[in-house]
Amino acid sequence: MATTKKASASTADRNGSNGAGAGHGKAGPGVSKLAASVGLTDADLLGMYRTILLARQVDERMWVLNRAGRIPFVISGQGHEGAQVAIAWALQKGKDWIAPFYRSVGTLLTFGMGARDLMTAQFAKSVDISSGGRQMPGHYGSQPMHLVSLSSPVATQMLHAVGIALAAKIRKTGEVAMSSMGEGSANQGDVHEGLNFAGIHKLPFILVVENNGYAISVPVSKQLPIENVADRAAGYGMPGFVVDGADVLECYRVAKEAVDRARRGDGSTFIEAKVIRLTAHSSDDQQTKYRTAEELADIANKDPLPRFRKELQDAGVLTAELEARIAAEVKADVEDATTYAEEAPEPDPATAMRWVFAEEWPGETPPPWGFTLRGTGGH
Ligand SMILES: Cc1ncc(C[n+]2csc(CCOP(=O)(O)OP(=O)(O)O)c2C)c(N)n1
Ligand SMILES: [Mg+2]
Repeated sequence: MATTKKASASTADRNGSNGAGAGHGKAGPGVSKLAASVGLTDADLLGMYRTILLARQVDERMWVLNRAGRIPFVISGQGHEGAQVAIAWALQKGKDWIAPFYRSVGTLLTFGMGARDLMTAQFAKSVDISSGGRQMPGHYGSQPMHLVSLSSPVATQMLHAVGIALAAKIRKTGEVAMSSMGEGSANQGDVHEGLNFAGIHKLPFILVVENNGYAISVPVSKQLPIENVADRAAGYGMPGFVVDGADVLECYRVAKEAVDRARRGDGSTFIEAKVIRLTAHSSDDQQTKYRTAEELADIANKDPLPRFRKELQDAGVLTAELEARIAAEVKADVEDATTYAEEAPEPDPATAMRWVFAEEWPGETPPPWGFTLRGTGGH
């Protein structure tokens, strides 16, 4: 059942620019009633399920590798994947842009990364597509996939995404930019500046706040004086929606509406997905120090993965045979990524300075730091 609440009445609503639906397709071969209800096909629903499962299992594998001392640091998407995959599904791969955050495993997998791409970054190997093993673990990014390299200072990605949305509007490319972050990060000044700017200029921008109730160990009651971060949308003249992050198709529906609104030129949307954080903040903290056993038992009941699985089973989309096949594929994918990453060569220390400064300069005046880097690895 849809539980989405309209967070706030905004100028955009009053102007009547809100309200595109996700589109209701017709049920038929390859399109169940459930898929038709959100304008998708059964192949889409199965693709979403597979991606959520892969996000969960690759993440779980990272924890095992961390505890075995093989990778240094994990920051997890577990519990967020349903919302992440569903929301990114509404954007167009290779056209739109996403500036995600460190928990965005599901977002990255939906937008073109594979398990190998995540795992080689965790192992900091030379073949890591994000940075060739130079970045901190979890700092994924890919220019060809339009995934803006993420970084740990929280909320900085907001301004990058708003800037991309501004460029898209000026160039009339029809691209949409989305940024995601946690509810704690949403209190940073960058977010106010970005939303205000996006609201004024009606930019094709979507902010997704994945509210998991904690900023490390700080509960949401000590982060926000209001119940919903998205209630702030009204102050920026854009619609805001609060959606149950375990309701995958509702997340998709709301995101699709936001993408359609942005593409039509009707401006930005603020989406808050209430999610759960199934793990500690990272592999470096112990959540039992600040979360009770009852709370941890309770959140397991709000896990998006079994809920979506059951929804697809009940709709006849996920048969027992398909479920077994997808499970086997995902398991093989995680095994392959682990072995591939472990066996991949380490980065060559002689190239440590590569990609720190530009190696080729398109203009006529070279930059002051000179060009002695190529092939030598040093200044
Ligand atoms: C600018 C900045 N301040 C503080 C930190 C330290 N820090 C890292 S994660 C985090 C909590 C973020 O919480 P939230 O935005 O709710 O995201 P979550 O980790 O819960 O998904 C903090 C304070 C940081 N990385 N960057
Ligand atoms: Mg949080």
